[in-house]
Amino acid sequence: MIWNETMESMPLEELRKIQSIRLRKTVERVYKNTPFYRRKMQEMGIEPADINSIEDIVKLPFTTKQDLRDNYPFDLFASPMTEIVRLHASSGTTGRPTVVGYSQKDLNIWSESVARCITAYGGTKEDIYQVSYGYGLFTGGLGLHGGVERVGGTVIPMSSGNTNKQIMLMKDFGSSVIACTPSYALFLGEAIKDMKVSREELKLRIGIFGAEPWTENMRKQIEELLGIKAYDIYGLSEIIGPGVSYECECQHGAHINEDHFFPEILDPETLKPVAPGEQGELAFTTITKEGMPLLRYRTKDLCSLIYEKCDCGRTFARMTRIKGRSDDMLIIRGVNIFPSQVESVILEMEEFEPHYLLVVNRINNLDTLEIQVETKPEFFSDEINKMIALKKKISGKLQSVLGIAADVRLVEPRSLERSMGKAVRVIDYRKLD
Ligand code: DLL
Repeated sequence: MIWNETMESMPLEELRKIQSIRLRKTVERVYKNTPFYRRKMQEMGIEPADINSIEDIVKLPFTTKQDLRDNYPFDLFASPMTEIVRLHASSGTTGRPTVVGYSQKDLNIWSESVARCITAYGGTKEDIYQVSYGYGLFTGGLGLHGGVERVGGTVIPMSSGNTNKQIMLMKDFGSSVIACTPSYALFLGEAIKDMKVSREELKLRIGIFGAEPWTENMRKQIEELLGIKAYDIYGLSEIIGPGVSYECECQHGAHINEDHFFPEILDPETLKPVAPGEQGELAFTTITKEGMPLLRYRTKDLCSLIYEKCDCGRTFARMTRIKGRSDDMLIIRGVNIFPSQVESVILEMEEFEPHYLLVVNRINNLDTLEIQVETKPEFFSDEINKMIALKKKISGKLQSVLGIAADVRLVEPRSLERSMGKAVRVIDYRKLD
């Protein structure tokens, strides 16, 4: 099923024409209303008239998270405050939050974007949707909420946390769709087991998971644990929130709502576009937003784009799973490490739970990497020899994937702190220096 067949399966030639018109309008808008962009464009010696087609996008300036912080709170808005009907913000680990403002039209675009996602997952107006992303400044809760209402389904605005209540209502209200982070889905699955709620008592059939990187293996684990079909949803608050892209039934990459958010993949070093299909940093230009349009926003997310037509009939380009962020990449003893590499090793081994923590430190000028991994109860043993053998097994696999030796610590089942929102996978003490 397709929510907006005309747009989602539009012939590419037509789509490019629409994108060109919309880009030009957006550039005119920010040049006129946003001093930040006017200044940047003037510095580069370009004017709105230089932007005639979507290919001209490469002439435009980039935008970074730092630019949002520097213009805190409202200086990147291209609409007067009287037109802004909603604010969201991401907390950020350091310093000022990044703030985004939406006009009513932006909210409509957002809810349609999420409605397209939900429909692609097979969700309908008959379904009951438990939205367990956080409500509030975070875009997850209200973003999914708007999409469900647009589809005409029944929304339960649960927000995150309070796991027992989540499960009680899931059972009593007959939730058929759950939307939360993939790590919380695993947590919920465990808790459902603990509460001795049987699968037959639940009506769950679809999961809408995103807001953090996850893997194919994790998908399998969640699907088995919850007895559902799990779909990826991607987005970021700066661009709109969840609903920038979504998987279809083919589950081969996530279709980008390209009539609103134009994607590019850049070489993170040179900032030049890479060849089609190559991996690099994802950047988006919003081409319909009014409140806070952004030009070539550098997401820091690493992935590649698939331009071939999909079997589902949609023509929108697909992005592959996020391999990591160019800024959460760890450099340990000169080696580039992604937490997702550790995850892939753990999920391939039956002895471990998909919960882990990387602790990075610097001792006597030498980087250290400790990887804490949770052992499944049936493999956790008092016999020291067994545990040593298990540790050796996983250490060897990790070393061959990461390229460096890590100090592995096998920890007891359920001992790593669970997150109600985005999982914390890395503690890097070196940053505190
Ligand atoms: O996480 C929006 C969202 C809410 C997406 C609910 C999906 C579901 P931010 O807090 O601004 O927005 O964080 C955006 O999270 O740049 C990615 O690094 C990461 N991210 C989001 N979705 C995915 C995903 C929301 N499906 C940042 N896979 C992005 C991998 C994801 N990473």
